[in-house]
Amino acid sequence: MTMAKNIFITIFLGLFKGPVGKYIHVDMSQTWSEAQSYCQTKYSDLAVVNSQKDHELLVAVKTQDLSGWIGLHRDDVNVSLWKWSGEGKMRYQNWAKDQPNNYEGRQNVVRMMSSGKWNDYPQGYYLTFYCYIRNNGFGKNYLHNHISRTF
Ligand SMILES: [Ca+2]
Repeated sequence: MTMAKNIFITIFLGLFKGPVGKYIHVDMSQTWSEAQSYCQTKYSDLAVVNSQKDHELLVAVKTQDLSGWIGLHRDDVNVSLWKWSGEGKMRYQNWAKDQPNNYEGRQNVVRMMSSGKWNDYPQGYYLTFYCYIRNNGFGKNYLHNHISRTF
């Protein structure tokens, strides 16, 4: 493939901002790390939220008490940097008032509160959690294959 085609595809995919996937609430109390392993085994990963649209899809999977782990965590080295499990840097945020506060310096992962707002939290608490199935049906893979064939 020529460089021009690669550049075109990169730009095109950069403009594609669809939902990241389908969300699932798992009604089982686990630590953040246990929840992460569970989601990676059964689905794609702990829930990733990259946009307001993603947030709306996520909160739609439950009718009340939205409390649960999502996939956001602090970087191991730079603790002021937030990352998604299995994905990149935080692009969308939905923190509760006065959060993240890193209370006692031990809050390295993120709990969505019953209101749907985020709070940094200690990873050892047992909470239910949200997984997601990465959107490959009409996401990057679909477009990449489709564009490749077009050329
Ligand atoms: Ca906090």
